[in-house]
Amino acid sequence: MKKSNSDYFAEASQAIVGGVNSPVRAWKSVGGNPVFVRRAKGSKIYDVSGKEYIDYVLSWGPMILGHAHSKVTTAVCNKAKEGASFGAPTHAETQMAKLISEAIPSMELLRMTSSGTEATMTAIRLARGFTGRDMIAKFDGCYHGHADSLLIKAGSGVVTLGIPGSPGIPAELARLTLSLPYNDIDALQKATDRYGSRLAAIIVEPVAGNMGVVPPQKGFLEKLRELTAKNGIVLIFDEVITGFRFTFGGYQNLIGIKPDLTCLGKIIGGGMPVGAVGGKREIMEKLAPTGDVYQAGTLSGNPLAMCAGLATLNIIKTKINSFSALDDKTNRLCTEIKGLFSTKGIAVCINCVHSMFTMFFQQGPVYDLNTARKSDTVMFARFFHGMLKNGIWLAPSQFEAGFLSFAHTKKDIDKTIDACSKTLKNL
Ligand code: KE4
Repeated sequence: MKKSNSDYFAEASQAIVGGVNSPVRAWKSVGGNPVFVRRAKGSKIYDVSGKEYIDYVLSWGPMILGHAHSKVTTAVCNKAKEGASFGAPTHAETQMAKLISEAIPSMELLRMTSSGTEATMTAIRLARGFTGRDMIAKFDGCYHGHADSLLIKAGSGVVTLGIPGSPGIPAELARLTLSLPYNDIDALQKATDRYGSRLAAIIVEPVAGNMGVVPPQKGFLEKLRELTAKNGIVLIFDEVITGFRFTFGGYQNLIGIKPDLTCLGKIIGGGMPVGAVGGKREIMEKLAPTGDVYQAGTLSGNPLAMCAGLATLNIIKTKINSFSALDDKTNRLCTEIKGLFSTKGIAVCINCVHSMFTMFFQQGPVYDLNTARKSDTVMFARFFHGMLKNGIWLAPSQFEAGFLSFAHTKKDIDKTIDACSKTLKNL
């Protein structure tokens, strides 16, 4: 007899914590059992029963080319025949580092990792080693992976699951992390006035995606760059989501702000496990083996991941002039959905930045974690399930970002708008 989704989940829950290998996949905040996926292609994803959905999660951002892009799949399959991992340098890693530096000039020297968490964890340790200082600062609702020092007032699954701050992090360590309200220039000024000489780094998502999408307000990132430079604080842009999402490069390319270090992940791996940290040569050279700040990884720069990443970035490089069409598709989707909600008289605030968006179930505006938290998560959950029933797969949390890919067609957008109209009828 064919196994149902519930069968898959029950079986998984016996062997894996909560049946999932990452908490946001458990659908805790929207209720119900997570749907198990069999395969995906382009903008579509298929569950174990074969049902098709238009995918706006895209593996939480990486699949900007769409799922199973033929050139990426072929490259990985061919590479796999030559061996999966050697634990020795390969030329593909050099090609990857050079391509990323070409796209993001502030990343003069790089280190590849196997996840975004490792990239940000390395950046923090590097900043502490380079400056000799212990304190760091981040922003409420930003999520930089699950390294101890960064799980303070974090976004993504931490805010989704309402975890006050993860147990297991020593108070002595948590005390070294300041968390400030995002977009609050006064709070930033006060913090650097008071702690400027003790802060090793300030890390920021230049466009926040982990409290839902929250763009930087005018002057926020400029002030951050000014105050970190003035106080000798290492400015880290966490571009794990935004890297190669808006252009062949980082968000930093679009706004002309050069951080000292940048963290990447997601898209640069083309769906394979990858992260990267890179920046000013004088800082990066502090990393072992040229320096004494230690960091390592068995599968860092893994040949298959490099192959998937290189194939993906080289395709993105040919699409520089297609990003405006991708943004237009996203804008149209958000505008039409906003119109449907207005007609229905349901409050929704949609933050849309290029090809990432979040529908906050509230009047808005949403410009930081406190305002994001005013959203009606019960209504969000009902909308989520209604859209799922109508063949649209959204992020299973009010505090996450939705994404479009180059594979999403006009027809997909039309179908999504139609699904939204049907869903609102029953909301
Ligand atoms: P990973 O360790 O999950 O590869 O990257 C951590 C990370 C770092 N920085 C930013 C801005 C991120 O968004 C992330 C990871 N994002 C979450 C979802 N918003 C990944 C999904 C998950 O946790 O399962």
